[in-house]
Amino acid sequence: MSTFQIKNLEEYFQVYRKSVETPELFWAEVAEEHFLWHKRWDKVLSWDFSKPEVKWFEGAKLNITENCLDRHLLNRGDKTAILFEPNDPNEPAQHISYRELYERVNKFANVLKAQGIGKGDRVCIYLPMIPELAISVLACARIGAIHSVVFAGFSSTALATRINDSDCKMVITSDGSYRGGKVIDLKTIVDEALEECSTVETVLVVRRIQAEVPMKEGRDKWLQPLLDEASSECAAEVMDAEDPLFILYTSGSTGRPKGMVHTTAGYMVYTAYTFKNVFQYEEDDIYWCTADIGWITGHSYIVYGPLANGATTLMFEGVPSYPDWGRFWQVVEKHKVTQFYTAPTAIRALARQGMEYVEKYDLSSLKILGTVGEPINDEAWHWYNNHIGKGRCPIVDTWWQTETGGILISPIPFSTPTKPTFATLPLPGVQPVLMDEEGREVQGRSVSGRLAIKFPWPSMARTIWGNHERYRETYFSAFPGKYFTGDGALRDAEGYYRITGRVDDVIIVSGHNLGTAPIEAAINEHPVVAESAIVGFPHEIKGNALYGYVILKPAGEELDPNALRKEINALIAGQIGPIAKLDKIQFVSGLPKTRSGKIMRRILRKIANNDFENLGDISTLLNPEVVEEIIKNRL
Ligand code: 7RM
Repeated sequence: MSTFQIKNLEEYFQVYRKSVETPELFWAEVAEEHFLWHKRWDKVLSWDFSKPEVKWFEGAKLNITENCLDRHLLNRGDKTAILFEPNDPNEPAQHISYRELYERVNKFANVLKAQGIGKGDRVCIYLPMIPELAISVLACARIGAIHSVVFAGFSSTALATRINDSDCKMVITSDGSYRGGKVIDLKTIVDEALEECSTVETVLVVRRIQAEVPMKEGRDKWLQPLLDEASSECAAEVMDAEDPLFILYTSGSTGRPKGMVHTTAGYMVYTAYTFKNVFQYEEDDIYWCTADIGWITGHSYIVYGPLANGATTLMFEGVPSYPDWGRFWQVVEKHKVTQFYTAPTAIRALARQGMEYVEKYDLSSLKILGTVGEPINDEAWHWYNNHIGKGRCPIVDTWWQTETGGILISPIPFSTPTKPTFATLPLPGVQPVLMDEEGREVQGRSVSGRLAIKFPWPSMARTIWGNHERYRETYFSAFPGKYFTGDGALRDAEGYYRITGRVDDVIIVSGHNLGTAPIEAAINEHPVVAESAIVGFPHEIKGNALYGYVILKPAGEELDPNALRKEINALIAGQIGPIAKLDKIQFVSGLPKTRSGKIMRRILRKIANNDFENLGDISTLLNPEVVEEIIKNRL
């Protein structure tokens, strides 16, 4: 039996037991056998969830890119590392071998150094899904710079907030991007953002769309000429196990986005181990995760996890609907994809398009299907299973978070029997618990509660950049001594977990986590808006859509409501991004509030969900009369 790969259910239970009874021994064995270390660790784990402080593989020295690149050169130099499929199906795909990727990462790393970037500096990467995105991520890791990738669909305001929060010294962007039939002018967005940022010294610009873009003298530089001058050998910076590898922002229920900090050794070991097991990757497989590298799924399961395993990872620049809704299946056929990993929101959208788009293509190469990002509903699960997997591909419903770094709850395909809408069992090393409202652990089977994790796992985020107290408060204060996920879950009679959704004010729209607070802040900037509250309601494709309740100032009551709705959505698109636009906007005279002035979102949520027969006790509200009005005028 190999420590690294679980092959059947019996092995899973055996390995799981070992990982709980002797976690340090278990993770030391995984780490020992499968990675390249400059120096072995002195201590596998030290932890204290009350501080909170977690350290894995303390004392070890390594560079993650040597594990993702250098060590594959001998046996896999000519194997495709990154298979790039462009937005336009007529543009040829690129097969970037491990050797070529190694050289391109090294050149890029030398460019970063020549531009004054060193260990510990923060580099913001704002790029579309082109090879340079993965290459720049790895180039940062090569020299020990901390990357902060910002999804290229975010607005200039959102970008500026993230650049400033971690004082980035450099931004890497492109002259533009292709997304479906659209061309997006990324460089202008960066220029706008940088008007608010004083720490950025250099902007490296990748050519993608051959657009004329303004280049600011002394600050902006085309990447290619710099690469042409650079050497293709760059010694890897030797990093400590707990040195930060990257920051990735995730929105919370209140306040500014949180810069989750992930460190080097634990993250590497855990993402590599879970990639191998959850996708049962074999040497000639072609693995495709449709996420953007701007999200944690892309970091862990397009870049680091696959490359640490010497896998071929497909990177897709486009969208599922361009040139038509057959695009995903056409790519599966073209590249003989074996593992396909996407989000429920995409599955629901694809299922609506009719079978002709699916039936046109040969999907027989597929072995395993994956889903991530939100609870998958029964209907979508069965459609995916029947029509894409043809009933023969296990579906791995993978539950995890930006904060967890890697997948925590998921079936092991061909070992764990799957069950529709259930993420099933914890992966080795993961100890989930369900908690009740009083903070007690809910024991036994066929129970539900709030999902917490009671023991550290190697890839957990270590802090929030610049705000350790917020990290403690957000994740370790609800249930002292445990990590609180913010999700609700149930455990069935077999011990399988089903994640039911967020229990806080984060709403997941099309798989994107949106905090209500920043959206409300954007709406409130409108000159005639007095106050607002956002809730989610179920949406056939997006999973959830946003419903806004808005109180207008007197001046607003004279204006055309539809024109106002457009202006409000334009504000949101500008400050957060189009993804956060509201589907419904109801103008109200007041919002239901507690006596301490807190908006009772619970009531608004019920009304938006058409579930207002039983609102519970509203007599303690400051203004119960407003509830009736809101119900009467609901959209
Ligand atoms: C990987 C990712 C995290 C939140 C998480 C959940 C929800 C993710 C599933 C899921 C049910 C799943 N990171 N979530 N996966 N809910 N089943 N398989 O999505 O930070 O962007 O989001 O997403 O609510 O807390 S994330």
